Parts: sequence; C-alpha cells; structure tokens
Amino acid sequence: MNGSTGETQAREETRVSYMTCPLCEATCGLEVTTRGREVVSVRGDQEDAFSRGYLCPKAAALKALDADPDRLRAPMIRAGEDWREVSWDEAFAEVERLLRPIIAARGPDAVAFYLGNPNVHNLAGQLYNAPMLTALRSGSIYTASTLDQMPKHVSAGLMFGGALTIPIPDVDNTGYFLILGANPLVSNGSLMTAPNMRDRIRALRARGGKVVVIDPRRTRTAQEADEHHAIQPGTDALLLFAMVHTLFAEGLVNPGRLGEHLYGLEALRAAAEPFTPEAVAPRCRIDAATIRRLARELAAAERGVAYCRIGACAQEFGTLTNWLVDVLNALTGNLDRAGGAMFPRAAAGARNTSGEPGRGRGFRTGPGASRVRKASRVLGELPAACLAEEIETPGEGQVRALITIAGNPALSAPNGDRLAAAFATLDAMVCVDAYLNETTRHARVILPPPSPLERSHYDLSFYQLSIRNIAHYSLPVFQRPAGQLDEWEILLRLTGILAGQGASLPVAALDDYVAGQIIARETRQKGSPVEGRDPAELLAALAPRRGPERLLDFLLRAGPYGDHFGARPDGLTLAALEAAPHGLDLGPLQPRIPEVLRTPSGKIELAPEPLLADVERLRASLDRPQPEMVLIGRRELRSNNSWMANLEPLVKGADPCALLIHPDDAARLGLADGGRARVTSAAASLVAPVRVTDEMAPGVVSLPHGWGHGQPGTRLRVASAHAGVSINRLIPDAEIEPLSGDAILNAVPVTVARA
Ligand SMILES: Nc1nc2c(c(=O)[nH]1)N[C@H]1C(S)=C(S)[C@@H](COP(=O)(O)OP(=O)(O)OC[C@H]3O[C@@H](n4cnc5c(=O)[nH]c(N)nc54)[C@H](O)[C@@H]3O)O[C@H]1N2
Ligand SMILES: Nc1nc2c(c(=O)[nH]1)N[C@H]1C(S)=C(S)[C@@H](COP(=O)(O)OP(=O)(O)OC[C@H]3O[C@@H](n4cnc5c(=O)[nH]c(N)nc54)[C@H](O)[C@@H]3O)O[C@H]1N2
Ligand code: SF4
Ligand SMILES: [Mo]
Repeated sequence: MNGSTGETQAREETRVSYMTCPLCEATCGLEVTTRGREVVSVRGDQEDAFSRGYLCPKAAALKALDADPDRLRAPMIRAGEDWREVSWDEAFAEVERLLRPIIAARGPDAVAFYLGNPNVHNLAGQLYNAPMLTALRSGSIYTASTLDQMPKHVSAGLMFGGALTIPIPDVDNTGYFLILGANPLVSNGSLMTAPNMRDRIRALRARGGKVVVIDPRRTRTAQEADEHHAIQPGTDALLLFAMVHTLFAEGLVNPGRLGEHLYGLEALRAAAEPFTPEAVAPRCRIDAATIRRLARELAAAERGVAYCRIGACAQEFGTLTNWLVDVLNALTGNLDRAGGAMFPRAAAGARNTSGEPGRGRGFRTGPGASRVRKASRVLGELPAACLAEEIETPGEGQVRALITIAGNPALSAPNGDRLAAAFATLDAMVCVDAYLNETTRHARVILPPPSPLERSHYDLSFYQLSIRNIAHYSLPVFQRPAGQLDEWEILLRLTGILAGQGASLPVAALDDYVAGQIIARETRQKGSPVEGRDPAELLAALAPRRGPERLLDFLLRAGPYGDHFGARPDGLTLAALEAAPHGLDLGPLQPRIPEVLRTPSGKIELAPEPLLADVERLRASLDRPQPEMVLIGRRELRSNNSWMANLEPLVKGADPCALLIHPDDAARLGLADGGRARVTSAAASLVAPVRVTDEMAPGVVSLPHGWGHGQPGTRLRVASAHAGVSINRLIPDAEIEPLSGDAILNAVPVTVARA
C-alpha cells in the first residue's frame, strides 16, 4: 500500500514525466524533468493535447512546493503549543479518541466538515470525500463552494435541471465575448477550463471578434479587451436585466432553434419590466445608451456569449446574475450553439450525462436549513458564512468538532477573526492538510497528504467545465516515500473511524466496499451504459486496479466515450489514457439540448419561481442609497488562494497585498502611493499598504484574498515574511446571498482613512 523506498529513484538518472497541473482550473499539461528525487525543471508540455506548452508561474513553483521544508510530511499531534510528529497509527488512534466521544454524546451533527478548494483538484477528494461524509451522515457540511460558485449551481440547476449542467463559453469559436466579474488572464479562468486565455482572446479579436469586460477595475483582461466598463460593484444583475429588457423592448429576442425548448418567456418579460436602462444606469454607473448598445451587439453577433465569474457571483445578487447571464445567452440564440455557451460532455463522472436524457426530477434547494439562522441547505451543504455561529451557539446540534480537508477557512471565509476565535473553542479539530497554517494551527491532529508530484491525477471536475472535451490522466512523477499514505488512504481511514469501525480497519476492505457501492449505484441508474449489468462482473473486470485508479477506470468505461465493459470495444479505458501521456482531445463541444436537460418539464426554465421571487429584492436595491466606498476582491498571478505564499518564487517582488484606490479618492482622503490606509468595515478594521491607480473605479477599493499570514503558531517561514492582511477580516458574515447561501465577498461597504 505504501510507496517503495525510492532506492531506485535515488540513483541519479534523469527522467521526463508528463502531468496535468493540479493547481488551477486550466489543467495545463506539464513536462517535469527530474534527477533522482529532485525536480530539475517544470515546463509547459508542448505536445499537450489542450494547453500546447502554456503554463503560468505557479506551475514552475511546483518544484519549490515539492521541496518546501515547511510542507508537512508526517502526521502531527498538538499538546498545548507543541507539535509532535507521530506515526500514522498513533495519529488515527488520536482522531478516534477525540471524535468518538463527541459523536456518541452529541450525535453526528456535532462534527462539522469543511472541504476546501484543492479537493476539486485531487482524485482523492473527488472520489473519497463522499463515502467519508456518508459514513457519519453529519448535517454539518461546509465547503468552499459557498465562498465561490454556489449561485451558478442554483441558477443552472433551476434552469436546466442539474447543478452541474453549467454552460461554458465556447471561446475558440465565438465572435463576441461579454465578461463580467472575471479576470481570466490572471486567474487562468474559472467555470471555463481553458489554458492560455490571453492567446485565445487575442485569436478571438484577430478573427474580427469583440471582447467587452464589465469590472470595477481595469484588469489585465480589460486591457486586452475592446471595451471596458467600470460597473458599480454588486449591480451586475441590474445591468443584465436592463439588457434583457432591451431585447424584449426592441424585438431582439431570437432564440432560434432553442425556441421550442424554452419555457417562461412571458414571465421573464414581465420580470424585466421595471429594469429599464434608464432605471438601472445611475446604480450601475453605465449609461443607458451603452446598456442598449451592449444588448444589441450581443443580439447581432453571429456567435456571442456572456460569461460571469467570482466578482459577479460572490455578491449580493449572485444567483440572479448567474441566471441572467444564461438568460441572455438563451434569448440571443447563443445557448447551446458553437461560439455560444455550451455543455461539455466529460469522459468520466459527468453529472450532466447521468440519468435519463431530456427530463428529470429537476433541482431545488433544501431540504433543511442551518440551525442558528435557518439558512437553506443547498446541495447538501450549509453556507460557510454560518460556520462560526454554529460553533458558538449552544444547543442541540452545536458544532463541537471540525474536520477540514484541504481548506483554510480562517483566511478564505468571511469574518475571519470570529471564525478563528470559534475554532479555538472546539473540543476537537482534525485537518488533512499540507501546512501548519492559519486554520490548521487550531487542530489537534494534522494528517498531511503527499506532494502533488507523488500522486496520480485526473481532473474529474474540470473536464466537466471545459471549453473542449479533454481526458488526461497522469501517473505520479515520484513514488511516495516509505510510510507516507496517499490522500485517499487517509480519507478511508477517517471513514472507518467515522463509521464507528475503528482506526485500524484495513483500507483495502473499505476501498472494496466503496468501489462496490459506486458500481452498484451506476448499474441501477436509468440510462446508464451499464444499466442492468452485474456489478460483480464489472468489479472483476477492473482487477487488479485498486484505489482511485479502479474508480476512475470504472467511470471512464461507463462514461459516454467508454468501452462500456465490452459493449463498445474501441471505447475509452484508463489503459488508453495511460498510453496517451499528453492527453486525449475528444473534440469540440457539441449541441446537447434537449438531451442535456433534466427539468421536470423537459424545457429550459427561463423564469424559475425561486428566482422570480428574488427579483423584488433586486428592484428594491434601486432605491437604496449608495455607500460612499465599497471593497472588492482580486487575484494576483502568483497566488493560489491562501496557500502558495510560502514559496519563494511566488512572493518575491512587489507586495501583492496592497489596497488599490483611485487617484481622486486617494487625493480626497490624503492617501499617497506607498503610504498606508486604515480600512474599516462592519466586521473589523485593518491597515494596508496603498497603491494609487486609475485602474480602479472611483469609490471602489480592492484587496486580494488569501493573505494575513505570520500568525502565531503557524509554520510558514516564507509566507510570514510576506504576511499581508486578510481581506476576510473585513467581510461580514451577517448577510449571505439568500438563494445559494453564498458569501457576499464583493461590494462590501467600508471607510478608508490615512493610517
Ligand atoms: N474575500 C474573498 N474571499 C475568498 C475569495 C475571494 O474572491 N474573495 N475566493 C473564494 C474562493 S473562489 C475559494 S475557492 C476559496 C478557497 O478557500 P479554501 O479552499 O478554504 O482555501 P485555500 O486557500 O484554497 O486553502 C487550501 C488548503 O488546502 C491545503 N492543500 C493544498 N493542497 C492540498 C492537497 O493536495 N491536499 C490537502 N489535503 N490539502 C491541500 C493548503 O495547505 C490550504 O490549507 O476562497 C474564497 N475566499
Ligand atoms: N493566480 C490565481 N489564479 C486563481 C486563483 C488564485 O487565487 N490566484 N484562484 C482560483 C479560484 S479558486 C477561482 S474561483 C478563480 C476565480 O477566477 P476569476 O473569477 O477570474 O477571479 P478574479 O481574478 O478574482 O476576478 C474577479 C474580478 O471581479 C471583479 N469584481 C469584483 N466585484 C465585482 C462586481 O461586483 N461586479 C463585477 N462585474 N466585477 C467585480 C474584480 O475586480 C476582479 O477583476 O480563480 C482561480 N485562479
Ligand atoms: S494556469 Fe493553472 S493549470 Fe496552468 S500552469 Fe498555471 S496553475 Fe497550472
Ligand atoms: Mo474558487
């Protein structure tokens, strides 16, 4: 089960390996050259079927990540302030000793889970978190999704019937690209897996297309665009509604082929009624003539697409915004056609191909709600912004223990000070994490995963969100050192403990159980290529594979391109991917409506009732006084949320964690470039270095998230020297987006003064 001793690797032969970068959604192919156990270089794989040699500075930093002396390599137990390295058996025994009494005395809900972003970049998290959660059946489940894309799940679920039935911009074939609240040239794209967005956008413009960016900041993406409009933060839904209004008012609604599949056109027209361009213009700070022109241009474009991401999503009207983006695409005939917004068909584990085609049970939020503020449960989870109060508030169901898997909520979730204080009061905290950081310092036990170069990889999540259908499996670059568990083994051992089976239940038996369950479920699934097959026969066909490879092989073979276990002998298998180290291109996205739909009506729901019910809240915002100054977030090229700041190559150079402010605001407030400002919100007050730049819209300041290192009890030597401040200290947790439970991370009212 454990890796070999690595003695063969210790001999100094030079090797070249190919792998998919697991650090962001772009899934670039990397060429990693190694000598013995050393990384010599990380380059873009010129032959990669998708990324063709592209990579960003983070991938090059995989070398530093792999070698980072602060990266944890052995389990640790804390006693007071002191951490002690222990064996895996001792660590799991301690986990059991901590958790079992809490579960026994207070029930499963007393143990909360927080699953962070790297879980979706990791086969272990994708395949083994679900069984772990099922083992305990705690209702206290939190993830980074409610700091991120949950509004998209809700809007897509309501419109198309599946929370992962998300239309993706067909960037390579479009002629008009309207981008709201995303900066893909820096973030490398999100809910749009597409390596090298800069060249894709340049190619779009070179073929005569147009790019329009809606962002309170003139970002790098805006600089590459034909047009940039500095919208007032938090008002994207108003702008989009006014564009919808314009389409109706000017007879530009032209869904084309989609017409017969749309339901709710009249209700939509009525809902858009109050949102005339004139009504929204003063709030959005985009004039009515421009709004009309943008609507006409999208309608007139031969192939066009609207797209929004985190700035327009993690905000007060995030679900309405995500809905209206897809509404615009549908009304202009751009949904589900080349150059518009299309539905990928991923090779493995795709939610949007499972079940009977064309119709389904649809999507709804709930059932159930959080204990303290009654926030609706969505996709089985509670809003991350509710976690602090669920820990603090006594009573039945109070959270007394927390298990984090690859998450750093102390820096990534709102009201960070309150959350960290709440962590300190827990009876037990267990973290599966690579670092002793702002969150894991509160743990009693830390269970470290192997280096990303010591595990296999396949992007189960992001091929479901990709601009082309791609499949790429990578073998580990290095063997794991003797004794290091793979992350899926860690998760299975936790599963055994949570299931009440003890800390020493053999991983192999649990893994067989998990595989059996997944296979049996699929054979019962209507419309599955393996519907009605004998699970035992399929399980036998997967031998001798085990662990994530067995599950991945199953998902590929039972997937839309698969060999269907003999039924289609030329079909895809894991073996075929192993023979293709640069990945396989399964072709451009294809139209999928109506087959992709899973709504009860079998139609695209243009005006789902829960969304219509939220429209009045948006309308009321038109009459609200505007705050004088609001805070928004951003990403910098060399960051990865909160966790790669301990790598020297990524933090050298100018301080990335500066407050960006417009020159007029700076002058009015007496702030100088390079000086310091005090930023105060309803949640906290902090001091940040100032960068004066006319990139920013007046009345808007920007801080990146993921900073605020250097806290006592952490072991992040490099990051501590580049600590920065945490924007999430300033973000209140009192309000959430009501439909999705998403945190409101953008357009937060603040005051700014000289420090
Ligand atoms: N204000 C503001 N806040 C934000 C955002 C924003 O735009 N503005 N963005 C939000 C978004 S989109 C997201 S996704 C969240 C992210 O929020 P989180 O997922 O909570 O935070 P990360 O910074 O991604 O932390 C990842 C953790 O996983 C660990 N880790 C890294 N690799 C592995 C691995 O392979 N296995 C394990 N077990 N652990 C690993 C790291 O050490 C780190 O502790 O932040 C959100 N917070
Ligand atoms: N380098 C780097 N890349 C990353 C990450 C990282 O931390 N660093 N994180 C990854 C993750 S987890 C995610 S989810 C993706 C996110 O990917 P993106 O969504 O592209 O993320 P950002 O670069 O933060 O871009 C958000 C933009 O929204 C703008 N904005 C803020 N508020 C508003 C608003 O109210 N309206 C509008 N229209 N715009 C607004 C901001 O100015 C910013 O330019 O990036 C991923 N890639
Ligand atoms: S863009 Fe993303 S996937 Fe590509 S090299 Fe950079 S971090 Fe890795
Ligand atoms: Mo994210």
